Amino acid sequence: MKTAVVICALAAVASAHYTFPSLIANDETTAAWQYARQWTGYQSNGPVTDVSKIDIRCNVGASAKSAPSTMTVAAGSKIGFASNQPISHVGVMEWYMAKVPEGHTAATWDGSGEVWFKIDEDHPTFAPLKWPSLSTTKQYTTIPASVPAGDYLLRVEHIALHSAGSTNGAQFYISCGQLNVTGGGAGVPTPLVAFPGAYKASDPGILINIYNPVPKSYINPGPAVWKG
Ligand SMILES: *[C@@H]1O[C@H](CO)[C@@H](O)[C@H](O)[C@H]1NC(C)=O
Ligand SMILES: [Cu+2]
Repeated sequence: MKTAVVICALAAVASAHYTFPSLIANDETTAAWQYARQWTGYQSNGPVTDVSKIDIRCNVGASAKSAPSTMTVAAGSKIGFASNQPISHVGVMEWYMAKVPEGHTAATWDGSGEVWFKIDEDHPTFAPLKWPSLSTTKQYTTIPASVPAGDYLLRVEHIALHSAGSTNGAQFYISCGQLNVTGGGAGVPTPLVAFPGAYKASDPGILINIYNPVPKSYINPGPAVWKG
């Protein structure tokens, strides 16, 4: 553990880490941990590094936890997360949703099973290698217009890649928000993946040395983005 922390601190622009406590919906940045599930240890800000454990779903302890509130948002609307401080590591942002099954609500469901579809991901640019989310404090995506109305979990992740050259070196900064999506359509989101299950430690976008040689391409981990 100590070794990982030292490597992380050396490679970091800032020494502290970022969390995603605040949903941005209806153009408002909401209170920290009001709509996002506050995970165990959020104050220490340590990343998830083992993609085979349940912590990869919604962060440590958060699959079994509820946020105080569920946000009502229209399908097709802009939504986001505000990080508690600027994103201080290079890496990619990815966004997933999962529809809450009958008999559960966004507050009570644990997000288990092959239920998650990717709605968005960003990509670096090359020569020089640049990562669009670096130093940002607000990150946005759009709820697909054709998702069926209902309760959802929204999963955001930033995958920090500065120490990803060794196995379990990539760092996953994750939050799950609770949504009630209104409007919507009859879309059938696909492909569906499970967390854990969607990623392998050896995926080329997870086990990657971004320094030597500097990559000329990057393959985001996880499924293709559902095009709605
Ligand atoms: C979702 O929002 C709609 C519109 O405000 C409301 O009628 C419905 O009861 C909400 N559903 C849940 C599960 O909260
Ligand atoms: Cu760090």
